[in-house]
Amino acid sequence: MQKTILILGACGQIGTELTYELRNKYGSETVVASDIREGNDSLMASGPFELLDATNYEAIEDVVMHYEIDEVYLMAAMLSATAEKFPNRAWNLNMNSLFNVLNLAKEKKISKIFWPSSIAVFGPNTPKENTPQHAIMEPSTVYGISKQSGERWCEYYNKKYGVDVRSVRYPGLISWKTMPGGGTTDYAVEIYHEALEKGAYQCFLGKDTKLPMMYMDDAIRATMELMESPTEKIQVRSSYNLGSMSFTPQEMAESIQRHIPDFEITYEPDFRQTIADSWPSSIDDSLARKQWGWKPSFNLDQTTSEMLDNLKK
Ligand code: AKB
Repeated sequence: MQKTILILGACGQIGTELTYELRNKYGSETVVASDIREGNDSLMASGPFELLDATNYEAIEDVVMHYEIDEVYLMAAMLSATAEKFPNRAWNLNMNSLFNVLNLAKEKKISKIFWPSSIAVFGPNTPKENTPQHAIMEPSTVYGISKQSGERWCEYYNKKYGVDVRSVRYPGLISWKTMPGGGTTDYAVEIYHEALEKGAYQCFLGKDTKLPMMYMDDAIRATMELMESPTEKIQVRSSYNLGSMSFTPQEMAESIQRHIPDFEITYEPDFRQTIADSWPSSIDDSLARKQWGWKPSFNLDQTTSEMLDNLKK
């Protein structure tokens, strides 16, 4: 029987591309997109859409019942930089939305959940290079605290109530279809837009700030492969480390200069530098590779080519 899917936060950076890919794979009518606001024209035209607040349990339950939803992808969240400005709102959105879907699964109204965690679960006391799956965490941002707590709740609901919840710790994500909003890794998308528009970019992180990053196509494929894996392979029910590439703003600028030789970058670090400094530089994702076959395919120069080609169009 065909499964039906609900995406909460479908109009954001990940949600938009996930909606397109899930619709490509399972058919437009079986994937219900939802968000608190409407998305771009092509997303709105691509299949069913509901205006939905992810913190409203009854509203989600109504949609789940109406469409007979099996799986929920919870992509609604407040990201790291914005969350530092609005800690209560961030906690409320990031935690209550998660409890809503976990409780729907506990009550057997849905059968599977995808929930994104982040490299932000790690903190200043975590080993920075090749950060292991299991390490000291101690996140120092509101967003990181919410993601780490979320991971604990996911594992708890799985062990205690048998909820089939799956998760990855996304690194910074680079995409051309939708802009990110409110993250610390957003520079890695803004830089391509400004390279094409102005030939220059002022970066809000310092030139040597190395962070784990991933091209969106890899992130969407990881998400879908994790969700399609047989249950017995998914042994981590908090969240999997997910790696691809790591680079600094300077290395990214050099990659762009191979296409736009006159591109100039300057550095003016702001409050986001402290957040970035508390995160890993690179990630050990060997458990994801071993247990469900994760393998990234885009490196920095391939990402740069894809980004510049598509944004030019
Ligand atoms: C952010 O910068 O807040 C996000 C993340 C790494 O989770 N992109």
